[in-house]
Amino acid sequence: MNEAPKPLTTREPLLTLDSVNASKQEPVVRFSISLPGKLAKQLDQMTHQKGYDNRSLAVADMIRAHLVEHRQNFGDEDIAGTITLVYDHHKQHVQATLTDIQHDHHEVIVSALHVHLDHHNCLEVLVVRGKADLIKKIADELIAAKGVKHGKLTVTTTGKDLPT
Ligand code: NI
Repeated sequence: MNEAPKPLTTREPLLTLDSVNASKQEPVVRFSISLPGKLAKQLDQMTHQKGYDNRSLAVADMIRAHLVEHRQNFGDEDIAGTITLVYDHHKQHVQATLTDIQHDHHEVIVSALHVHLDHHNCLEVLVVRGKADLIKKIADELIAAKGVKHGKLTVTTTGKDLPT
């Protein structure tokens, strides 16, 4: 296509602001990456299959997803998420145990949804928001409670400091 890429030197900035877009609200940064041909082809296939208008939008979403995943590893990072639990409410103490844990952390659990799936099984979805460490601890405690058949913490972002 174009001329061969110049080797990076310390003087050369890795990322350059696009002067055309710099005047708009969010400056756009352009940089080139090198990928094996087959990988690039599959990226383009996925971009198309998922309905993205272009490769940049698909890659930006992938970066955001990884940032969200990465940040949850920092214990004092504010995160949001859901804890999903399935349990048999006939099992002794399970409901009381889960309720006790939730009341202990009422400042972090901002909402709870309970669905009676059938005669035995309950599905509970808790919306949580707070420090990553604490949320993981609460999720572990709930999921490990005796009588819980399945549980899962899904972490997302509070939306702050994550540009679109
Ligand atoms: Ni129920």
